[in-house]
Amino acid sequence: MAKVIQFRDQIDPSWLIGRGKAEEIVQLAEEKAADLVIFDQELSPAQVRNLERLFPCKVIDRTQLILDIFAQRARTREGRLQVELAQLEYMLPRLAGRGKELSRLGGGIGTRGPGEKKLETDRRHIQRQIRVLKRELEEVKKHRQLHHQRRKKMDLIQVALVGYTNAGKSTLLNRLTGSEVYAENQLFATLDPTTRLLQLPSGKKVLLTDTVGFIRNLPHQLVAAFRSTLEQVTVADLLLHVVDASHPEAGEQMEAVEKVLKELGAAHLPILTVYNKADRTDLTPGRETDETSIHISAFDDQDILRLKEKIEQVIFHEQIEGRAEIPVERGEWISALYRSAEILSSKVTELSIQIEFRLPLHEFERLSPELKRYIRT
Ligand SMILES: Nc1nc2c(ncn2[C@@H]2O[C@H](COP(=O)(O)OP(=O)(O)OP(=O)(O)O)[C@@H](O)[C@H]2O)c(=O)[nH]1
Ligand SMILES: [Mg+2]
Repeated sequence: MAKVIQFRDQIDPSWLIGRGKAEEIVQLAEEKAADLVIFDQELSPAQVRNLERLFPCKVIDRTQLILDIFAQRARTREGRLQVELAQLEYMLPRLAGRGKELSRLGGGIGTRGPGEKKLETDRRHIQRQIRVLKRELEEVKKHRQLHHQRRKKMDLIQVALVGYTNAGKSTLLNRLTGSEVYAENQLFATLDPTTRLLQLPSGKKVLLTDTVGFIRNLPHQLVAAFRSTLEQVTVADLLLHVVDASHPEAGEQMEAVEKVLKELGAAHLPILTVYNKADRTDLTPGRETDETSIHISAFDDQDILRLKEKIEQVIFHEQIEGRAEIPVERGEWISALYRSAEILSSKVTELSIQIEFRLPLHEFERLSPELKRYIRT
């Protein structure tokens, strides 16, 4: 394997990198008898075409690499549908070039080459497939919402594991719930949310959900395609943000995760930061400096127990503070808040009442969804 970096003020519209640099890489690829050249950037359809003509081997960009990995990893029906959709959407604008090349194979002046005709059929075929996939996804999504409503009826608190890819989320899901979920030292090991019952030290049960690993600059096709998978995160009552504390770029990875959470509209949810892989750092488990984080190694039984206790504490004992502005005609909401929360202050205006309150997370969870929409924590 070889790695080449070029610093440029401006990208070259036809090659991305400079022409000279491209030729340098061609030579290197020939020397190494490379099978594949990967650009850690998104390439335009024209750039891929130009580079492919120049290079002795296949050329792909970052998006295609991520799509390929995702395609290999997707396990549930929803995951597979989403990856397929993203792949087709990526392919569509990139069909054109090949068509032109094929059209040279036949057809005289003024006639449309078989390549071009094929191109159009291909394109229509793909567009049709995209529509079918989107419809199927809608169905799967409806199903998932039903599941979610059923869970809510079971009155279970939902906890979601989020974090940068390879942080240790799936390992933690296994270790916390004693189940076998695919975890491996590979990027994007998990593509589908997996939910398990987690029993806390007191015997209380909550639901724990694993999610897709977040990454910086997620290709836009995937942002759209995976939004619905990640939407699971927004219905959680508590997020466990798992961080690979031993990673040299842990800080940047945390920021990337926070950015995605904000985009998903999940930034307001209560978060417990889990600094993982303490066995590979000089973090001392048990010596946390703040209430909202914990240092652990997923491989340590003692740490797993401490994490369970911490989750229990956050959900059932720690109080969260919120503020709501409730229209005066919603008397039932006002009395619901007065019943379950400790009221810190209240101010009545002509049309609404502003209430600042404090209550444990598991009580908060019980408030009606309509009321919750008026609450900021
Ligand atoms: N040393 C050490 N390795 C860990 C720890 N926790 C997890 N790992 C390893 O880190 C790698 C990634 O773990 P996963 O659980 O697959 O990570 P993930 O966050 O689910 O990754 P994605 O599904 O790709 O988002 C695996 O090789 C784990 O064995 C830990 O506490 N210490
Ligand atoms: Mg995983």
